[in-house]
Amino acid sequence: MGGLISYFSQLFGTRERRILILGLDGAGKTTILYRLQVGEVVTTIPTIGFNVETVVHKNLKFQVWDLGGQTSIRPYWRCYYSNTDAIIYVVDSMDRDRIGISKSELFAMFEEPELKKAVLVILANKQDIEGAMTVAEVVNALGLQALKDKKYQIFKASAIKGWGLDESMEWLSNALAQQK
Ligand SMILES: Nc1nc2c(ncn2[C@@H]2O[C@H](COP(=O)(O)OP(=O)(O)OP(=O)(O)O)[C@@H](O)[C@H]2O)c(=O)[nH]1
Ligand SMILES: [Mg+2]
Repeated sequence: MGGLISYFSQLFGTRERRILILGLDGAGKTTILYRLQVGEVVTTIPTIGFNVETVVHKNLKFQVWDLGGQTSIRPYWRCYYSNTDAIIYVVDSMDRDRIGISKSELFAMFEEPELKKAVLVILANKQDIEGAMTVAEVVNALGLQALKDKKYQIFKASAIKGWGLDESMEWLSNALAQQK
């Protein structure tokens, strides 16, 4: 009986899922983490190292790691890849100059065998700013059409306004439930 209960609880998601929030510096990762956790906009400073918090969405518990995105810190992302269930990849939709770098980092990530099975959510963040790239522009600039074998979804988001976060967590929860 106990075995059965634990089987079902795993199936329906009481196992804590490991999620990494990645993306270039200034994309809004830390703002998103705390918006997800406490539902508020916090004042951030650039992350050197990481923040880790437990986020509960419906009956799913996520251990969410937010890593610093500065150029010198990005090589350390790979130290966190093992056992990762999902990646939330945050893009600053105002940062046209560096969208190419963001694309390279995204594709480099999925070269890593440890992340082959990880589900991918892309947040086109900062949509509250006038002149931000649209989701279609971000899809093109990141070359997402090339991500053929990957389970992913992109959302229009604003960490400041709270746009897109519920929808993306909902999609992620469903995607992870199916993955088991
Ligand atoms: N207008 C607007 N500003 C945002 C949004 N999300 C984050 N910001 C701002 O962008 C700046 C950087 O946000 P952070 O969350 O610290 O960025 P980060 O990705 O954690 O950066 P690193 O820790 O350096 O990797 C802060 O001033 C945030 O308030 C958004 O959706 N809209
Ligand atoms: Mg940060």
